Amino acid sequence: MRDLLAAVHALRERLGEIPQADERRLQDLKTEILGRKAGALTKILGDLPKLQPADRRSVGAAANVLKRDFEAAFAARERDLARASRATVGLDPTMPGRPSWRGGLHLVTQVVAEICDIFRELGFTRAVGPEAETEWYNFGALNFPKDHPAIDVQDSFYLADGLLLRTHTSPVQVRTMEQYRPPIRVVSPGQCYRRDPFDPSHAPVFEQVEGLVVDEGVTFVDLKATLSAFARQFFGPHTATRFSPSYFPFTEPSADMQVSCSVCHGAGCPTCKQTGWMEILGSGMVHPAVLENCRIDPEHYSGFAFGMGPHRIAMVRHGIPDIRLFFEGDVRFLAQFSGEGAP
Ligand code: 2NM
Repeated sequence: MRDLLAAVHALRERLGEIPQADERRLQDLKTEILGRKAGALTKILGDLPKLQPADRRSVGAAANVLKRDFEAAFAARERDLARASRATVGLDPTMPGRPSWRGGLHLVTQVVAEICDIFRELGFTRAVGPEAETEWYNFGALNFPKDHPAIDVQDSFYLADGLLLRTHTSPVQVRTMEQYRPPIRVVSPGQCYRRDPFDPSHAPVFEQVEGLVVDEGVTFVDLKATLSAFARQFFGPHTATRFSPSYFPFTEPSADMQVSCSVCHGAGCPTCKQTGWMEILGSGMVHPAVLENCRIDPEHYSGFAFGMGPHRIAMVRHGIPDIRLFFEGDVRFLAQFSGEGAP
């Protein structure tokens, strides 16, 4: 009985800790003293039945008064803490939240979409096809000679069963010519693969957009007019174009197209290597052998085709010096083109 009374008095001393307690300490104190299992006061109350009835009454009365005092002290401290936290300097709950960064499309994705949109305005539809191709669709149908270096395992990624990762999207054009009769106007965007070193101007995986027009009476004039119109839409109305002779197995004649430098407008800069011109695509009149391979009569129909690399086009447009920047996923680089600002 003496022990329990002493315990009640000792516990009363601890009331003084409550007005100093922070939120965490307050929770701990509540558990220590009033906790349902191991609270010090709870234990005292639990031991009361062991006392003689007279002692039980006096110790019980003291313990119950102490319990009320603790409860009142805890409640008062909780009220004070709540009031203090509402008064925290500068907190204005009516302020709008900070916008979170939502990310955006990769620059190359945007450029591919923009190229396809321009050609859609010119009457082209979009075609896609498999990334794992047969040698026939990737090379044979496209008039590559059997000993062409691109066919070598050194230059292309071969898979099992004579398949390879397509090295361009031309197989999509071949499949389109097989499946549809002229007039044909399609663009084929997609990923391509070559065993190239990963250096400032090459990547082993890259995007390509190719285009194809086949109809009666299609000439090189249609090619020049279509591709020049594209260049002016993409780079701006004052963009000049020029064509120079080139070679591809699947076109004859073939031509590369250059545009006046969109960075320096012809004055000379590192992007155009001081020439004032930047090469942006290859093109040509579809080789009669390719039309024949697709069961289109070259005596009756003719066509032109072209291919461009959206990575290179994005580099040329923005003066980006190294293709590897597109693959590193560094948001400080990418956010410059996402229209969202940096995160
Ligand atoms: C290029 C350049 C020139 C091309 C040719 C064909 C097809 F299938 F019709 F023969 N598709 N794409 C072509 C022509 C691609 O890329 C630089």
